[in-house]
Amino acid sequence: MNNLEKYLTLLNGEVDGLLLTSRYSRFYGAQYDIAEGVAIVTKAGCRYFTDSRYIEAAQKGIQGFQVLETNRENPYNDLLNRAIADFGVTTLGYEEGYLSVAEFLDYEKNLNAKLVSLHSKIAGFRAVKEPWELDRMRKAQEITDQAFAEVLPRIKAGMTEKQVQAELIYCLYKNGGENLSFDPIVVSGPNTSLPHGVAGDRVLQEGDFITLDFGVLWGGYCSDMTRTVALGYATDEMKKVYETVLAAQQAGISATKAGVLGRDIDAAARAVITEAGYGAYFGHGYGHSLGLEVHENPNCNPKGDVPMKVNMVCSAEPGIYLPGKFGVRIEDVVIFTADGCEDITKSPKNLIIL
Ligand SMILES: [Mn+2]
Repeated sequence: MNNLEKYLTLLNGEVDGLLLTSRYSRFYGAQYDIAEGVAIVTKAGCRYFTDSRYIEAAQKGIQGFQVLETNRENPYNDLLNRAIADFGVTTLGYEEGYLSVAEFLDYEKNLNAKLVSLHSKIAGFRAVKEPWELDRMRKAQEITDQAFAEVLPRIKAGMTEKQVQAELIYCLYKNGGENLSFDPIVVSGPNTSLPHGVAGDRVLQEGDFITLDFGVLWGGYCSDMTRTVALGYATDEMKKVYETVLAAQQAGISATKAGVLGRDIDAAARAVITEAGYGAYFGHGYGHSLGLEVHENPNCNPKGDVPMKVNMVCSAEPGIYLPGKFGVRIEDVVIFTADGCEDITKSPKNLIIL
């Protein structure tokens, strides 16, 4: 079943059309990325609307939809209402998770169909990846691993976090990244206790931990990885915390296979950190799904009550963060298989001392 056919399975009585407004669902349904547009999916036909900036690319690249141009004479709502009339639509499932209140109110007032919130079902198809999607994620991760290898020799005492961030971004693009999955996190020394700290003007010095959390898009799909490295030397406490995080990640990965609940994978990793006495310093969840977005559902965190399925993708990223001292996070991305998982992050995980 292609992605558009998956969407069509939602048209079974509750709604007879889908209003695709987010870039993600339009990308997913059309298997082609257009920055701005709106699409409508019905059993009687599918139409994709975009403006003059994108129309040529859209008409060449989009499959399964009739592609029409919006302009001053043909605003989106008119085009949508024409499709609603042509295809006999009475109820439209929409993505409440991606619309602003203003956008929703505009659709609600102007479209000639009843709107039904359907975000989780529309987005839900993305959780289990097709083989071609997994290939793109492996490629995105390969670029990310290569960038990590290339940025390490560039990191020197005396540089600022921002300068390291700039080098990292350069390496990500140079190796084929099409975009950044998110602003890379580069934190050093005591800033490494901030799980999502922002790169700043702090100057790197010997004895620092440096945490790098970064990823790229390739073919529209995200990678995401984190490594913590030491500069010059690491104290015994730093080594102990590092080895604890690594053991926790390995415990999580060992517990990872289809059929397991996300919370049980989180618990396997968390137990290692708790046993070492650092349970209070691992605040976030063990992992999140990713794909077109860097954070997707389902999660492998203490609330994760969904049995994970073959070809779901999840990050494996335990951490320990000691306020005012330092923190460590190690993150890989794994693909669920029937009897385990494939770790697509290939960078080394032993403590690297630069
Ligand atoms: Mn992550």
